[in-house]
Amino acid sequence: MTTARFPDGFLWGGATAANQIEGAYDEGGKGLSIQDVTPRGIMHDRVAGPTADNLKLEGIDFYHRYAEDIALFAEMGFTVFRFSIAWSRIFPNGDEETPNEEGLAFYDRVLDELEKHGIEPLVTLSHYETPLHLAERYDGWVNRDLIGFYERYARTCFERYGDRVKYWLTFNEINSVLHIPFGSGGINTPRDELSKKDLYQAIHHELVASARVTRVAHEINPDLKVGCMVISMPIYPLTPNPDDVIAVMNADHANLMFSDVHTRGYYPGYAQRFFRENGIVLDITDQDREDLAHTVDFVSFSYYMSICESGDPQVKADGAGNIMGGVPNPTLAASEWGWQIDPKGLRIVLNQFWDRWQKPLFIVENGLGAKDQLVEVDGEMTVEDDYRIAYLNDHLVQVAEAIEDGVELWGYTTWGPIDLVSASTAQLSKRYGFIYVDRNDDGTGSLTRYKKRSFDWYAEVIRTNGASLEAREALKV
Ligand code: BGP
Repeated sequence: MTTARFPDGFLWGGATAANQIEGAYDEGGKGLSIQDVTPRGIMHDRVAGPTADNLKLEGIDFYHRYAEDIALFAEMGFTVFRFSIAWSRIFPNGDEETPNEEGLAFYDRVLDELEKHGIEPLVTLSHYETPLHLAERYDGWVNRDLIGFYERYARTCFERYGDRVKYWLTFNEINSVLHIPFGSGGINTPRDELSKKDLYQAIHHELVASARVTRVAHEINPDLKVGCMVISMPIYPLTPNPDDVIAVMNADHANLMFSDVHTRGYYPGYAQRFFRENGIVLDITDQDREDLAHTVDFVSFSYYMSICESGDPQVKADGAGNIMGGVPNPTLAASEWGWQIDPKGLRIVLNQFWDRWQKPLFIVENGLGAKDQLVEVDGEMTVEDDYRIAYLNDHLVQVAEAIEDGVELWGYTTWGPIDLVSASTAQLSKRYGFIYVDRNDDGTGSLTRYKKRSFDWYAEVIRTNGASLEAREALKV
């Protein structure tokens, strides 16, 4: 047993995204989003229109089964549930003047269900699901008009749900646009044709939009808490060579610029240098500067892995690292999808973020994507997912250490508390859930839900506010 101490009122739960669970891609007046044309996942090229092999079109049918699923979350004792609103349910094309009432009503019903079970909603406004029309007609966030469309959408949500939803996130993993311009920023220009100038102009528009709607939320209701959401990624030097440490510093700057701007309200000096040296002259208006000054209430982030960096171009080239680049860490094991498992990295990143910004933090994604085997035990179908329990246990032990270190942390939501469609690969076999969903990569399956062994384990963690976690040495290679 550990002495893990989580503060009273610590929020425990799980996180999802509309496009990975809802399905019903063309029901209720919904327009198409960029997810409806990326059947192989957001790391891969788009296709012309929706195709039958795209698992996201049906998802796990949360659109029709939300009440049953939320009841299962309540059974685990969730006190928070993170989900996203599909922008294209509210504004099907993204640039309309008035919202789609049927879309708004769907999220009313989801909120009713959460309220019934006393679960606090945590809502992402944009989770990799830009309306397709905005990508095709405007080239997504490259175009300044997106700021206005997004503001209208966010305002609609704050006005409609602001008295029931306190916690809001503006853009999921906003720093991912560096790697996936279409999936993250709705930028239709193919990646190899996109100039650095256009990419950073798009980033600038997103940062301004995020800050502007933070102000709007506070104007509508000063009690609302608005956070940014970034991919966290502790980066270690591959060796003690100072060149490797400089490589780490540069990689950190590229990632942390997004939350630096969100928390400080302006571009830091290292970003100005990067723009200067790359001939990037951004179009920044006085209004933009004023908007950016509206900083976030908290910083939220996903955590799955750490990476190493090297200053040696040869090592970097050879070292096919994790999905987000970098060089593999020779001391760490990896998941079946090659994501390196590093519980202590979570403590490191919590301290780094807290020391850097002194803003409350929220871990809004963490978990293990793994292939599960459905088996029968005592007449019940289940999954004996001890590997998932070990992963989550070891990460949470490090979270407790960070809290001990003095980090202010509001809550923890595991990624995919119920199996869902993977963002990077669009597979269902990359499962994260405490709840198994009977659906296969070829689209077959009954969609029936089954509790895995981790279901009761997580319920116990929540019931004891972390006291049931076990301090033990994390997995070694
Ligand atoms: C994050 C995304 C999520 C989610 C998660 C796991 O990057 O915010 O949408 O899917 O990663 O990734 P994957 O689904 O690719 O395993």
